[in-house]
Amino acid sequence: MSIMNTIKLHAAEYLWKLPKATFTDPQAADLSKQLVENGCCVIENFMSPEQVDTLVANAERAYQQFPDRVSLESNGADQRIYAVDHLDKSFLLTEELAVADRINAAFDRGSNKTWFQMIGKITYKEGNLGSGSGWHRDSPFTHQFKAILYLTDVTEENGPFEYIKGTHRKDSLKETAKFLGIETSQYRFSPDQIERLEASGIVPKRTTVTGKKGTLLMADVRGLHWGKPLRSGQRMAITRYFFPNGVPAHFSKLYPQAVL
Ligand SMILES: O=C(O)CCC(=O)C(=O)O
Repeated sequence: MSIMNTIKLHAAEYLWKLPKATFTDPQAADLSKQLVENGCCVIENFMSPEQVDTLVANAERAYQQFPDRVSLESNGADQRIYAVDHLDKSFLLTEELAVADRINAAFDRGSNKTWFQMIGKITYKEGNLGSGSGWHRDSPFTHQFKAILYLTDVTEENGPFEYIKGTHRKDSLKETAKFLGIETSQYRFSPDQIERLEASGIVPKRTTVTGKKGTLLMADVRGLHWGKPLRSGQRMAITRYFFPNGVPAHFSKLYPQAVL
């Protein structure tokens, strides 16, 4: 591991180990514990089907209204509108996602809570890479928090989020890099690399988050994850991106609308 990567990893670990906020509310306390321990947690039936249907209708309207804001990803299968809440206030979801905000405040020690919403509609086509275009870590160094709300029922077929528990931890990150013979700064992984990691027991088997529309999942996306490539159908979801220190430059360069 290069000296620079060692320093970055240790700095992230120092921040991560600072005391976190605690919750008196048992649900938030449990979610926060799962997030720290496993890197991922799920709330089923988080939003009612009626509320989800309204969001889907609003999303379809946004795709019609703002075609120039649609980013095509995953070989053209994924239509994303980053910072859709900057275009249409019905996507702010301030009250609806308050629990994610509170958990993020503990996760990031209450630091600057910049966030925005991304609406993603990914449809099966041959060669789709899934949502997020393959296995990755959002950040190889800093811990990073994201909340994903499914707006369609999600099965094994239509691109569930998959996460490898524990891989958000420093020791796992180092072991993974050592096993694969790569730098800790590498943040994209091939399916074959992930399969080798799982087969060797260096990491546990992936967790597949299937669920009804209205399911909310929250993850430390420093851990290994992807949206599984679709075998059929379509998946729509809203993702809240949280940025502890403002929207990073590489992101705002690609998506200037993400900065208000
Ligand atoms: O939507 C998902 O299931 C994961 C997306 C993802 O990992 C990303 O966009 O970075």
